[in-house]
Amino acid sequence: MSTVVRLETRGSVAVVCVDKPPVNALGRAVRDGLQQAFEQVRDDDGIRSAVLHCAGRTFVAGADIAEFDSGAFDGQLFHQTLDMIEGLDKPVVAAIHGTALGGGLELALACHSRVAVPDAKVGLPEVTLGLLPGAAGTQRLPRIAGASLGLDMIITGKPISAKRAQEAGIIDQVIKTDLLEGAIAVAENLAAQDAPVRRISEMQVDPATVPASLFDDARATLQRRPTGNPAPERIIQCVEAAVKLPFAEGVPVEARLFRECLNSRESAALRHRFFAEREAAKVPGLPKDVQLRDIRRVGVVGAGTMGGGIAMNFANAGLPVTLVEASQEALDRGLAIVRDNYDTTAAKGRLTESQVEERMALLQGSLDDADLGDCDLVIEAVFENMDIKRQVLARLGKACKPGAIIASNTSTLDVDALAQASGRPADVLGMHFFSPANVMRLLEVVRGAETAPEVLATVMRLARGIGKVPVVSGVCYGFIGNRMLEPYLRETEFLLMEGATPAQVDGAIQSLGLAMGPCRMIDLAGVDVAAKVVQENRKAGGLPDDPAYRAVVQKLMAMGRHGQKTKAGYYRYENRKPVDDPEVMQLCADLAKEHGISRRDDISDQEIIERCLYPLINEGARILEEGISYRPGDIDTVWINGYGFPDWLGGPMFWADTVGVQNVADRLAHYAEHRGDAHAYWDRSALLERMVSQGLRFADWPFSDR
Ligand code: 3H9
Repeated sequence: MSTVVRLETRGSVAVVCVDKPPVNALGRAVRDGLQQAFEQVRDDDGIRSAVLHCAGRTFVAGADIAEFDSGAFDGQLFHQTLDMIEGLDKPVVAAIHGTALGGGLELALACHSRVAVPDAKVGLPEVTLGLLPGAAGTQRLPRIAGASLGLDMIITGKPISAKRAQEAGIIDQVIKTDLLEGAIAVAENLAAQDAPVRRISEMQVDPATVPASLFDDARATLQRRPTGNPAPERIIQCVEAAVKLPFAEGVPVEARLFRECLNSRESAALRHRFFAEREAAKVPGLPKDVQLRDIRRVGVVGAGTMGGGIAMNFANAGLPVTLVEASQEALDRGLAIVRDNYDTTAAKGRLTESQVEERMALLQGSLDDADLGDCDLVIEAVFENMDIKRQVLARLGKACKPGAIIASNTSTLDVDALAQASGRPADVLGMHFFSPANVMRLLEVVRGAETAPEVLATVMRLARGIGKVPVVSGVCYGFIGNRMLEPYLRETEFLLMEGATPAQVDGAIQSLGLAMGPCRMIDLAGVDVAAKVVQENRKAGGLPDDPAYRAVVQKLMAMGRHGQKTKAGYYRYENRKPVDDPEVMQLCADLAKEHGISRRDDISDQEIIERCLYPLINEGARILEEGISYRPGDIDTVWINGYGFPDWLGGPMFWADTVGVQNVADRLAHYAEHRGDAHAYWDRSALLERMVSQGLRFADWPFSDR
């Protein structure tokens, strides 16, 4: 008898319950349990109908994703179980609460009827893992919901509400009272009718309901927005098969294309991303019973673009926010920008007017630190300057009540120094939001030397609660992301001085799949902002003794070329379109001459990729070696969610395994030899050296003696 799938009888109804926390995933034990339970339903003459439901917080959330890597997944057998369930003459009702996702929805679609609670959701999110539904979901969903909705749900992976699913025929009934009792009543009713059960596999998609250009349009959209994800193009083929072929012929098409996706490197990368994001929220060494602090009101100091965006995160989650500024004018301007952001969202139909008002009402402006006295968490988001931030932290140390958490939104500065300035370092940590703070999912949580465990744990929990992906970083210049950005930008600038154009550098990086090359990225973020970061770093003694280091950004800033906002930076902007500018090329040539850098005309895309990204990986290895980051997956999570690194490459450390750690190390040595290494730019980190000598991959982390 299965320990994770129970069968009880209620009169003539078999109640089959899947009970496999946390999300009832379809691992081996659940699949076997389902097979056994429904064999009993089939063979027991006293059973006239069945209900399938789940214990815990959700209906089945899909296949057990970990099995795809371990090789324990057996799709063939699961198909047979679904066919057996659907083939029964006794009606089977799926009772859905929480989310029926992926294989979970496919299981429900093999049942003869589906009922759900009002807040349930159903979806086929396999595409987010570089997969397509592999248990006949691509064949059954279009048959019941129509080809247009079926294709849309599978290709976007976005779940839909129970209400919408009922309108589409996916769910037969929404049950507002007790779900199990309601489902049992439906099952008894169906059995009493003594009519043949309804099998989705026996239905056909009515060709008249399929828009003539449905599949061409879908392919055209893919072409306009190319992605390395192998699934979308194959999903179109599967849904096309569902429309054109009988079920028995469509299923093998799906099975073949599913296997292609499953075996792809890109799907492995996306699966890595799934687990890495969840793992990142776990902090090693924190006591399990750590008492979290209550966060009921949040304070934000500084109502600039960053502060306003940060405040919106909390208002969106229903938490009241006190927003403090130095002058009424700055406060009014900040609140006006926040309202503007909300109005724009409302104009797109994603918020109602009353929701906008509710959120604005949660924001209380103030010019007085004393108003922060009832806040449980206060985040400073003032200008990125050590002296200014120190003063603010000192003020907050006094203004905040005992037990309140104080956070700095610094992107590069020493959080330990800021913590000392507050006079209460145990209450202090860094919360590095990414711009635009109300949109970007990444949050680097910077753990200071004296940050109290419960302070860290509270902020990690809160971050998940407001929809962020939190990653812990230790204290160092730039934390994880911006520290790794530094060698990337360094090489970008050397390449420009050697003769590459911004379009060439960006083109090479974007050809790999990154959302934006380095020149476009800085033009967007602000050349002035980037140049000031370099200046601050120089002041703090963090830069090499190399006058050519990041010389281009300094020069551009001095010329007033501050990026997109001044219509000129690394590029000139014509109607917001970046074009290479001869003035920049000349400037780079002049700098090369000034610093004795040889000009070349043979810089290849491969060289650009290696020179920009391999030192970045090397820096990532250093970050691991120093304990700044706990795991390679944390670094990948930072780069995917904060810097536009393609998720289907898995992040820089996963990608390093793909191109080979040995190869990365060899090419670093190659550039050290060919470019010279006076400033140790190409020195390989000790960790990388060790990995090479022991044949280790980042995927092998943690290494045995750690
Ligand atoms: C598929 O079904 C293919 C089929 O077509 C093939 C034929 C069968 N597997 O996200 P949370 C773990 S592909 C294994 O923090 P939430 C997760 O790692 C699958 N583990 O909670 C975490 O573990 P831990 C299609 C899974 O409440 C814990 O559960 N399905 C799976 O914020 C809690 O997760 C999907 O893509 C899984 N399928 O969100 C759905 N799901 O505690 C993927 C979760 O050790 N899952 N875990 O860190 C989700 O979207 C969310 O987890 C869900 C809950 C919405 C369910």
